[in-house]
Amino acid sequence: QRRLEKKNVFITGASSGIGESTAREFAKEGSNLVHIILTARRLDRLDALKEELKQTYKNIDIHTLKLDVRKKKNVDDAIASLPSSVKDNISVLVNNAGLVLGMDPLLDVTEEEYDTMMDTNVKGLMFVTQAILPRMIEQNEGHIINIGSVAGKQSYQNGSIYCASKHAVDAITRALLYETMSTPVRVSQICPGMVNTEFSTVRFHGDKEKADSVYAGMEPLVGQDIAELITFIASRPPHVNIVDTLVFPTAQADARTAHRKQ
Ligand code: NDP
Ligand code: 8X3
Repeated sequence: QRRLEKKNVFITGASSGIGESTAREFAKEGSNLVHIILTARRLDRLDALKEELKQTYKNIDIHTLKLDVRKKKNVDDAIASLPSSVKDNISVLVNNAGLVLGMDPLLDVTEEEYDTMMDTNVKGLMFVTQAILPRMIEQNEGHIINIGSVAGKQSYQNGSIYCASKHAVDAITRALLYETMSTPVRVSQICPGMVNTEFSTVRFHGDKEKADSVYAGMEPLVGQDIAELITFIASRPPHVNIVDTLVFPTAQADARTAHRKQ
């Protein structure tokens, strides 16, 4: 995958799940030459991942950045704090930070849950894109990979606001295609189905048993499955843009239908 060499890759939500696996995949694919910027709120986890990757890939250049994507000023200040050799040369942005809170009818969704989901999944994605896309246009190179969801294609019962937020990611991805088509910048979206990460534990406010029951009797995707797709999409030749992909475990048929062994 020599196309990924010397690329600077900026990943949001790299402290867990899909984002963490994505960092590992880029480190592997970049064969020591890729520069990776790991961002999330939990800096201790990012630092531990950085140490681990540096042990395995000796010459790798990894930056960790404490970043809460929900506030534009945080995003702008955090990116401004990076060395200019890093922030001015970001080739790949993986807009992955996101979450769901609860699984409740719309009538029971709290204002706080609404704000957290929308601020993270929609506004956060917008703020990070606003900070990085102009630099990509200026350098005549860049690829934004948004992590959407099957929930951005299909709404399901008790998922109204999360589904709304992921439909927004779908809409933003489509709009950006028009806004970047006269530039070399590519915009892609990956829409996973069930991926066994900390996603369900966060959804159910730390109830691990409830989270595990989501994946009972079937084999879900894991973060690496999505990470491999991300590095594949990012390593196509510059004239090829894989715009959208819907990825399910083999035992899943739609957002809420999966075959479970008895
Ligand atoms: P995880 O909970 O394992 O990871 C979520 C990541 O998002 C963490 O690194 C977390 O880091 C980060 N994050 C959450 N809030 C913020 C914030 N305010 N600012 C910055 N980072 C934040 O879940 P996944 O890996 O599964 O989720 C990654 C993406 O994949 C999300 O967008 C999710 O919607 C999407 N997705 C997940 C699916 C699944 O079944 N797991 C299916 C379809 C899509 P920290 O808490 O340290 O800030
Ligand atoms: C995450 C998968 O099914 O909870 O986007 O919407 S689901």
